[in-house]
Amino acid sequence: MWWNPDLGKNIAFAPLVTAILYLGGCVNHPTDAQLEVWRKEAIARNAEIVANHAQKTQQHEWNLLIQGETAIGKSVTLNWQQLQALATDHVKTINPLDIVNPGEVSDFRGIQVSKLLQQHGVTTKVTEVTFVSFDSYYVTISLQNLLAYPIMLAIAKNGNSIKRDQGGPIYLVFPYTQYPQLKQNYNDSAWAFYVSNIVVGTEPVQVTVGKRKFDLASLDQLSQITINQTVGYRGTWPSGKVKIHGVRIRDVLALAGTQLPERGKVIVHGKAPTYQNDTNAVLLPASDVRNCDILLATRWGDDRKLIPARMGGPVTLAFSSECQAQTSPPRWVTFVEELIATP
Ligand SMILES: Nc1nc2c(c(=O)[nH]1)N[C@H]1C(S)=C(S)[C@@H](COP(=O)(O)O)O[C@H]1N2
Ligand SMILES: [Mo]
Repeated sequence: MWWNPDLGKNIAFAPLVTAILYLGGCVNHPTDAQLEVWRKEAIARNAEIVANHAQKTQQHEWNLLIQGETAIGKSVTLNWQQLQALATDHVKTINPLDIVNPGEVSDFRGIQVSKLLQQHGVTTKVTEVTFVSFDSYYVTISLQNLLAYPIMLAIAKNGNSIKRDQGGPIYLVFPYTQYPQLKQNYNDSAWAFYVSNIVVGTEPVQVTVGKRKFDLASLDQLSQITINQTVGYRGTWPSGKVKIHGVRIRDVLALAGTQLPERGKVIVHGKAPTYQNDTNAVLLPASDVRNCDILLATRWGDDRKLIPARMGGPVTLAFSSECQAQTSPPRWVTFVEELIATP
């Protein structure tokens, strides 16, 4: 078996179920390409779960970052003590992911997202907010719905802190019982576990390489590469081939004046804390970086749209097909923030 049987659960089948729901109940047979995407998703998901178990971040060390197009325009970190003080709202709702007591109504205590947004302010262009989890999972909710419904970042359930295996310490909760219509737009998969970051709108491009920081204009000075590829991101990308545009990692390193050691590696950090963990770090072998196209992608599609936070943007890691064979499993990092060349 290609997944760890102890952790297997129905990891391999979860994407299938989702896909069937999306097809509106009609029975379609997935193509081989689609099955391959789902298989890769399941492998990536398993790696994430293993990493979650390996990383024992204590609840009291847990921070929530609020970033992106807020009125103050810079990242704010709320520590556990601050979160506790803010968590005064209650939502009583069924929890679709509670397999122990299905259908039971729980009393969640937490912070209503609309209140957090009011505190930090959102700029006028913003239409959606993305929640990024420890394991790199992400969920996007329209601003309109966040303001209309008491959607909550819960830190306690029935008076107890939420255990890691139940989505804690911070669990995105939808008031399904009071507003069942929410299920239409936000199904079970929207209940994000272990939320670590809130991204209001989409952040500006900023990639740190050594002592340098690159914005979109500086990346745009490098030669632009387009690949047409089935993507390995989990979530809201189209299935099937997608055009992805960006710049080569090796060109970015050269621009930063960073020497890539002969047998070295390039570490890629995404926003999700899991990427900081040694056991789950994304390491690109120097040979791959040199010999095939691994991109920092900033645009997608025929019309070269900027990649929104809803799709893990503004910067994602993308692999051309030659690299995919070499970097296994390929790790399609979303919300890329930093490249580090190591010996
Ligand atoms: N952080 C995080 N939250 C997540 C997921 C995930 O992989 N990571 N999967 C989502 C999906 S697609 C579903 S269906 C449920 C899966 O819950 P389960 O793993 O308890 O079955 O959690 C949702 N929340
Ligand atoms: Mo799912």
